[in-house]
Amino acid sequence: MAITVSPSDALIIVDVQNDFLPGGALAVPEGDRVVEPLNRAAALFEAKGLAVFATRDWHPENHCSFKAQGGPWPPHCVAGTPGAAFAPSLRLPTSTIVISKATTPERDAYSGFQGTELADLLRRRGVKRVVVGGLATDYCVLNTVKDALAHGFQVLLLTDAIRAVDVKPGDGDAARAEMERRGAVPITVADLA
Ligand code: VGL
Ligand code: ZN
Repeated sequence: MAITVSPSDALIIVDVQNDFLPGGALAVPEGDRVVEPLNRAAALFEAKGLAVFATRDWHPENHCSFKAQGGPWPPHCVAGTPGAAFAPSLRLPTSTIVISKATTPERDAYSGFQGTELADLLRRRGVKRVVVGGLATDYCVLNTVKDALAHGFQVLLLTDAIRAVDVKPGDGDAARAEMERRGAVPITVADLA
């Protein structure tokens, strides 16, 4: 299925940060596998002069999602640390717009839209459809896709460029089913032209 991308499309790369890759503080199994397909998608968008957004988890040291504060996760993606940096193998176009989220101690934000300017920035550019991939399928990809649909954007989900934490086995599959039930269209990077 060839899908030609145009200026009404934007690519959203979700949280491809060192702490979510193998060896990181909150490693997503096979998280590194999203990098190569996302590099291909980013290169296509860059070649066509289309918008690329990269979200990042950007927590304070005492973030509420960390176990020491009663949250579910080990400390991860503390702003400015190597773990919070984008994967060095991820080739982001120089024009990439970076969206930092979950930056205050008291609130978590799994969605790139939550507490950020992302929706406004997309609308201002005339974007109608977003192409989404990254980490993790069952948390930040799921919530970013749900919010994109709630804001009225069409969503193409890059199924070869997402991986799940799978705290419970099947969480990733359930997240994917939920995204599709809400209207996200599953594609692979090879479908993009
Ligand atoms: C994420 C767990 C905690 C994600 C962020 O990016 O999916 N998951 N913080
Ligand atoms: Zn987090």
